[in-house]
Amino acid sequence: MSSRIRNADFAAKITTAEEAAAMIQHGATLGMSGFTGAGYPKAIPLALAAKAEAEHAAGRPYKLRVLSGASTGPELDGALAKAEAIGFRVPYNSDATLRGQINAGDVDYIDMHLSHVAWMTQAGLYGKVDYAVIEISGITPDGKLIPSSSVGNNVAFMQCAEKIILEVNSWQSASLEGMHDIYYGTRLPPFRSAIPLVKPDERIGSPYYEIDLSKVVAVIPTDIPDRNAPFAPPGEDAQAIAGYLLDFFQHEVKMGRLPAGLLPLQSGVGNVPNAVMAGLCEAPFEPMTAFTEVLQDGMLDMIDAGKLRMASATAFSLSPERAHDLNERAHIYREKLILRQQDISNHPELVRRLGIISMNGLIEADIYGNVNSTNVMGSRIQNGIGGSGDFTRNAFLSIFLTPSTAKGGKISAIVPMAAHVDHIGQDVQVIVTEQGLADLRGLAPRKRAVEIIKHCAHPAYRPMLEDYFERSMKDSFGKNNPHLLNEALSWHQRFVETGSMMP
Ligand code: 0RQ
Repeated sequence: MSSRIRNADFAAKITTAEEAAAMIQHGATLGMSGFTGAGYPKAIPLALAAKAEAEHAAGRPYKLRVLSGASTGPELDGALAKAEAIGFRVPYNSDATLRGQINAGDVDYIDMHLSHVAWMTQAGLYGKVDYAVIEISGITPDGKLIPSSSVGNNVAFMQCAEKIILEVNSWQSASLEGMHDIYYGTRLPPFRSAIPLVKPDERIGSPYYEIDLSKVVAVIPTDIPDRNAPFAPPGEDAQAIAGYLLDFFQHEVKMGRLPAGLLPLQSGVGNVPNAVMAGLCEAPFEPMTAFTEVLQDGMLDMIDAGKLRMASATAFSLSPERAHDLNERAHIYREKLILRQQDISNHPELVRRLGIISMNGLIEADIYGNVNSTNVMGSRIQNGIGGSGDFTRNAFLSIFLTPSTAKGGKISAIVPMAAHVDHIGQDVQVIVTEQGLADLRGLAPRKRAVEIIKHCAHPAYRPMLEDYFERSMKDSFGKNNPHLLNEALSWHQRFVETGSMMP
């Protein structure tokens, strides 16, 4: 028995990834672990991709329906997409090949709130789940499963699946044991009850997954590393955005609307949120907490600096260097980090109760503060809404951070009308770009437009927005959210036709 598989009944099911893949038939629905580049199965998807290629070469169809936590890594979405083996995908993707297939109309993709996936799976809305394919970091002598670097939807997938395949990954730190908090109290209505968590650092469950051994059909030992993208050092724009935001937090503390340690932080992934974390490392706030979805490099830096007292999330999303570092020091971080399933990390009830400060990126915002997080030019999916909706709608303070332009200035991130809306204006309180910060709280739509154009728009686009807004106030059908319907999406149309929003 290996040091990671310490139970004889599970050890008796050890097999190869190829043998496990051989069981999985064309059309199967798989509930796979993984959230960002952490904790996803690696050996089985690679074997499935090889199988798909062989089947296609023999002239037979082979496509799978893939549910996961969020995005995954190159061995899962990347390899399966390259083998044209994904027909249906839920709920978030950031793999470029799969994105291309989705946008070509070749893959059915449901982009949805990450906290909804578990209960929708339990309610049977994706049909029967044939296999849960789950990475874990070990099996205890009494047959409990030690989760790995993400929890995601694993509880729901293992509960709902007919059969379970486990990848036991010894690359993951053995010291992850004890870091997780797996809650078994969720139910479908009408049997739901309050989730008994009132502080971000509370534990309400068990450190282990407990499953029905009879469902397990294969156990595959692996040692393949998680693969997250490296972070670029914060650029000038990101630093400017972080600067405005930190000043704003200090002002809110002074006004008595935020406590000296702020409120539990949620932060999206990417360059800008990482710059905010770097700023918070230097900022004069009392030790903070995080109740978020993913733990990035910046949050571990904040813990090291003594600025973050603890953090709760569903996954790590670390650069390769930081992932290595975590593996070395997981026994230390274990005291300060809690990984939960994503229907708890992102639960609207908890986000509202804890009074989260949410900080996420966007594709574009319109002059009234409606935010598009997902669809470029209204139709081409970038990634998905991810957890941004779970947090934004229910946050105490909801913030969006973005450079004011994209694609070298050819696109304005502030537009007359958003070509797709993920976050309605009512949910969006603050927008920050490298130009400044618009605090939209307590403002009616026309006043919001003035703030957004003045503080967030790029100077190259500001006069065009002012002109549109002024003419709208004169000629719009209604004057509460003034718009010129024949012009509202003309910037997007111009980009599609000419490659630039600039006339
Ligand atoms: O594309 O790489 O081809 O150049 O979008 O943009 O500026 O690198 O910023 O990585 O923070 O992503 C909204 C996509 C921003 C992200 C979004 C293009 C841009 C580039 C990436 P290229 P940047 P970021 C918790 C919260 C939804 C999910 C979420 C996101 C690429 O933040 O997916 O919030 N959010 N989850 O060029 C055309 C525009 C554009 C644009 C950016 N207006 N038009 N392209 N891009 N703005 C995390 C999870 O849920 C896991």
